[in-house]
Amino acid sequence: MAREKVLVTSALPYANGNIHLGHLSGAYLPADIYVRYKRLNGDDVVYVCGSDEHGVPITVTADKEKITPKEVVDKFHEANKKAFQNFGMTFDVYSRTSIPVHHSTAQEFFKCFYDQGLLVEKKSMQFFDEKVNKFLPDRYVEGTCPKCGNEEARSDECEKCGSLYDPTELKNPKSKMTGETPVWKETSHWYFPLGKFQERLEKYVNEMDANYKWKDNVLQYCRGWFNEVLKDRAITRDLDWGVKVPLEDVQNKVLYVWFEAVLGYISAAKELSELRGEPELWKKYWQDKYTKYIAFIGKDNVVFHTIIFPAILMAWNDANETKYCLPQNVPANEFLNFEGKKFSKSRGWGIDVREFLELFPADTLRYTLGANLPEGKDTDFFWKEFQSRTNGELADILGNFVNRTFTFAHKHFEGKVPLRGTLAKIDEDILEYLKEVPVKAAELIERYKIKDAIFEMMNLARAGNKYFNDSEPWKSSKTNKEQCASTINICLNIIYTLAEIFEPVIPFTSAKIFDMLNAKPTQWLNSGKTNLVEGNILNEPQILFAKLEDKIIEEQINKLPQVIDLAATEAVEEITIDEFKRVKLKVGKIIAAENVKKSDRLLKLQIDLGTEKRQLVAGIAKSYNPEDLIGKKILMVANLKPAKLFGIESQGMVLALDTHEEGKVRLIEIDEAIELGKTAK
Ligand code: B3M
Ligand code: ZN
Repeated sequence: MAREKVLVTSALPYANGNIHLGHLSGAYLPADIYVRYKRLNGDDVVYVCGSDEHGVPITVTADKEKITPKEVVDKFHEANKKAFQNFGMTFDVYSRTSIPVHHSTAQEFFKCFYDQGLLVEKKSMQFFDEKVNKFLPDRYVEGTCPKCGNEEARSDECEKCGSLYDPTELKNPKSKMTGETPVWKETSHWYFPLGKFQERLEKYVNEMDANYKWKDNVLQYCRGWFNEVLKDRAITRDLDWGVKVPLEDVQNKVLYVWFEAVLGYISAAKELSELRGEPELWKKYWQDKYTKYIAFIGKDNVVFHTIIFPAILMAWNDANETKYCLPQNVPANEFLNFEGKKFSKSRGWGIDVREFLELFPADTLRYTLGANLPEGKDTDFFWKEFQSRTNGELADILGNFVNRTFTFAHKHFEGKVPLRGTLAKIDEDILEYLKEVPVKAAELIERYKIKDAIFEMMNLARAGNKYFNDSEPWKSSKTNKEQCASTINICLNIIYTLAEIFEPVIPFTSAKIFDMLNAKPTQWLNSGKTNLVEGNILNEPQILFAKLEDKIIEEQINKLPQVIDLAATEAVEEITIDEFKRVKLKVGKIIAAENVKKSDRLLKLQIDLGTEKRQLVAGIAKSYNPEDLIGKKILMVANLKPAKLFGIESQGMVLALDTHEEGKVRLIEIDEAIELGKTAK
């Protein structure tokens, strides 16, 4: 097969928080597996990513933490870069949008559109917070979604139902800076006329799908968009943090973060060129019509990559000699949830990559996430599943096969690859299967069915174990040494192929296996063949995967907060009245409260129920000071099985409601006149 020139990008994560497992499953792990596979395949690949450092998400974090936006992005850029590295991501460059070459690139696009007269300048009314004398863009305003009634909708976008609307349609708006109801004030902005590109965009999506088969979920999002008339989109904002609008008489305006962030893929490639000392390198990928450009993202970013970014590139290409390539495929993933709920940093729900890798090896995480990627629908990370995949698959199947084969070769064949003699049917069969697996896995990866590819890989290890068992080398070593040698030779060649095809998924383990085999990786195309040199001296086997004990996993599960998340229970199945009656809700009074050491979320509470006292650990430290709680009458679940949190026993649970403020809850307070110990009916 001819070598392909491949440009791969993963969504640029905002540098305002740590990367968590959900991010990895969405846009990073699948891309890295794809890229590693392509490289093994001999394709010419460039893989770029970097931090998205502008926009309201960054300034909101800065305001919250009372530091500057620059301090926010500096901190998280470095932290995320490191976390990705430890996870084994192989970006060719991990760039950032605050670098000069990005600012100039984004400004160049804006100027090009402006000079052509493509942009429409419009005066509009914008939310304005009179208390702080500032315009309030995007996420600084929250209200009720005009389409679905979600009360935490953003000013122009609802995360719950996915609709985009004009901020004037938002109901009951509130400023996130001050909580005040904002006023409307006139401002002027430049708009990108998306509608002008509608027909071409539809044609582009249809053509790409026809030639390269786009994922159904992605097509659905696109078609949803095309069902409506695409409107002009404002590409400037009244903010001071970001890429300045490159017009002389304009101050205090920056380019809209989504307009410039997608161009970050281009500036990242430019930075790579600089780093490699090859100024033309980026053009070789970005400006070659034969480039296969694949953009990996999560489902919340689809419109920006299948409609807005392509439109920006089309507009550039219309006006310039140099032409950029458009995404050939956008294999967006759905979301990964954590133990049944959405990841939420403020609620302490989930785990970030840095924390995870302090406790467990990267490959166990890569494998677990990879085997359960949200390719077609949302999936979950469960600690128990992590344990069973690590123990039952990585250790018991792959690790065991490698270990028993090596141990046998060292014991019976002086630690060398034994000679293969005449083959029996069982040998022929497994060799045939061995050849098929890399071909099948490659086909699946090319179609972004990475989860299925991983399943095929582990099946090869399964088949290896079965072949070992059925061949009974421990018997043939006494009765037929030649046959025994063939068996072990074949097992070692299976291991060689496993090391090759598993490299994109569990690269650290693959490297260990190559080291044990004392052999080098070959190209994908050669894997599945029996390449090991007979007589080759093997190294000592190492244990590839340590088993995870129940204790370690339970510790992680017990760390999770135990606050009732009423929002998450909205859609659960119905229960009978009898089932509900089993829950004993009682009125209690908080008589003591203190912070739990080493936790910024938990408080230890002493509750008086009238006839008895209880100790609770509640995840409300972000919402209440301990001293303000004393004397409050609350409602608690009195018959919840006791649990330990941070080593402290919790004998029940207080009831609290979600508030509009991220991460904050409000206790359900009970009227002073109600007696302690009363049960709810
Ligand atoms: N930073 C949104 C996100 O992290 C945004 C992606 C930009 S891709 C150019 O989900
Ligand atoms: Zn909605």
